[in-house]
Amino acid sequence: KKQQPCVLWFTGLSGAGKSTVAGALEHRLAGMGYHTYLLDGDNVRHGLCQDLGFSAEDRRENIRRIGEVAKLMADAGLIVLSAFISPHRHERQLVRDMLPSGEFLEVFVDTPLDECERRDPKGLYKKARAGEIKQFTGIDSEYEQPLGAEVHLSAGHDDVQRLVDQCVDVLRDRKII
Ligand code: GGZ
Repeated sequence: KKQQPCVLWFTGLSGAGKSTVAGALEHRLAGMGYHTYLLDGDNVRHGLCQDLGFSAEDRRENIRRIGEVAKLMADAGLIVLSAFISPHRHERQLVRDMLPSGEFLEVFVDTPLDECERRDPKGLYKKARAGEIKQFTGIDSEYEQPLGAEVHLSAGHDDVQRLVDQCVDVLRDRKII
């Protein structure tokens, strides 16, 4: 099936739903016959980036490597979905600038901090509040919200399939699919 390569760059807090929405979108696109690849913490932070932690410098290098890999995969013709906090505007801009114009679509998974903290699926916020994890995004490490994201998902309450619909609409509008 005909598709334009692109990188869907999901950004948002821990627990915002980035991997969940990106995974559900990938499943939807695959079911429609498109070729995709999902990059997320499970397949990247345990491999390509296993030497990196969560200092500002390591996060910058994490995002740089993921950007380069996403670019290679887009060169191969795929619709790439990446799901990392990517807390800094500057680094997201660097990845945007690596790609031909129109191939980088920023997806802001906008879930308020209090809702992420309420979900706390891995108990990490609790640990961060207790000082057991340092430099935790949203607690003692900054998250810079996107200003011009191509897709803005209000992910604090909407159900996942509705958010996937919203992404699919944007992909159609932009003639990616
Ligand atoms: C933020 C952390 C931290 C700190 C461990 N800050 O909810 P999760 O568990 O599965 O997702 C978070 C993940 C963030 O990794 P990324 O590669 O997406 O981050 S970045 O883009 O900033 O490089 C969380 C876990 O790793 N985690 N320590 N200090 N998240």
